[in-house]
Amino acid sequence: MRRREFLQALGASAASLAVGGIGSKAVRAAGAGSKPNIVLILVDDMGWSDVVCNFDNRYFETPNIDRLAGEGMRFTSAYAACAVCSPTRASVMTGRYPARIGITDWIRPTEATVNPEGYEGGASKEVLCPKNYVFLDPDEVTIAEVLKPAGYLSCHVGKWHLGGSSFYPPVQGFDYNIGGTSAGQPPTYFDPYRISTLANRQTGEYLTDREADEAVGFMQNAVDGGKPFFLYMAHYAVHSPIQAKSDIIDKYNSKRKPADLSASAKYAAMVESVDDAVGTIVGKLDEIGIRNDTVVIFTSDNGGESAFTDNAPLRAGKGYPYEGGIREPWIVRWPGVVEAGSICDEPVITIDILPTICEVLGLRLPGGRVIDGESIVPLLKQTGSLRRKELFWHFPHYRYSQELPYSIIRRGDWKLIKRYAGEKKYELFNLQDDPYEQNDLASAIPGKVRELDERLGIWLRYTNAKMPKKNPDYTNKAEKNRVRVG
Ligand SMILES: [Ca+2]
Repeated sequence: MRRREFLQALGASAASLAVGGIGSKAVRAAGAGSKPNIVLILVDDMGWSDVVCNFDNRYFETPNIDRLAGEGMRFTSAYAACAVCSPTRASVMTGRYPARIGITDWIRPTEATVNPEGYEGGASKEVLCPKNYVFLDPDEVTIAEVLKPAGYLSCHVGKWHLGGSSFYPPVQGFDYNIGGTSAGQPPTYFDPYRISTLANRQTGEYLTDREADEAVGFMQNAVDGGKPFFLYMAHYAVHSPIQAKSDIIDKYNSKRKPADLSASAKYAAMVESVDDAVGTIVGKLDEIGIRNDTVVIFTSDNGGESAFTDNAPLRAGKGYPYEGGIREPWIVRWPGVVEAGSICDEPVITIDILPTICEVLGLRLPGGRVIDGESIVPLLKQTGSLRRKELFWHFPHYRYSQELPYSIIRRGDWKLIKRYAGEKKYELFNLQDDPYEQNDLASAIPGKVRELDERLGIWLRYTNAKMPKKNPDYTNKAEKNRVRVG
């Protein structure tokens, strides 16, 4: 495996370098600036069906996000690299799969400075689970670190969730950190915020508005200073606590809600505030005249939390291996390069963001490591498709009483979910025929299960993924018969 891994890694980086070179020429030929600004908006817990341009639930309103889609390319099969927060955030920053980084579950707030090894679990668990890493290793190379030598000013606004105070954004190349801490959610959405990296300003101010205000202030300063910039706008919303501005809640309370929609007026109001923030940030690009010199990427870190929103028609939500847990809104606006109103059905995933930014800027990928993602510039320019044939996910943990440890492979239209505990090990779906995963074909097509499981096994070894293992002390046989919610 070691030699094969080495060859694969070599192949990947050689190919990436070639693509980077071609990309930089192509960018200039397309007339874009050689150093376009990058605005990356990562909403927290926003599901694929939370935005109207993906799915109109006849209740939510997202006019600014919809307009952004109309001015750029909307991806219909875009994925987060994990169904929960921190692993996806690590993948966004590094272009690497969470399994390779060692962050495969959300990080519980801690000031620990050593990543734990070994296993955890008790007699009630059928398998012991590898301990999750608790911070993004400073040796990982982030987008901000890639951009720094090119003269970029980088700012993180909002939720970080990649480790304690020794591992905040400035350790990973960001010039500014406004609001990022070890926490996965704010204590409150209203000033006074009680966020150590965000000064209180005006009692009652709403956090999403404040984030947008900080973002436009940063962009103005960067432009005034003559610097290209990278804005990582990582909204705390629409994660719990579900708190919104009262006037917007009132609006949704007085609006007719479809009987089959489970989302609340408060949640709809949180979504609208995020949409307002998108309008503020995109509007600022127009105001300071940098719209055509700025690439805007919009996505989220995992599916909608089913307790608060309705991921229908997709199956299940945050934390689950079904599409509702991992399929995301994804929009890229790049004036002069991306055709306005275009739609792309090819699967893309959050590990692609770093390689894409590298190609847009004509920069080399971080050296000395495998970058799992692939630049989606050929899709953006509609000049070709991606080389990779498969996507993978690895969640070797129990998620409360909801879900068992699992991995996923998607190859073409086929999707295999493999669980490491419970009696049913495999679920097989054809996403072309069955996008809502209602028809499990695992027992009908065992050959396809074997084929995909073998590919998954190769990838797990290639990434050196930490695996669950049999628990010799397991006593609670009831768990085997547990009914899953998803
Ligand atoms: Ca999240």
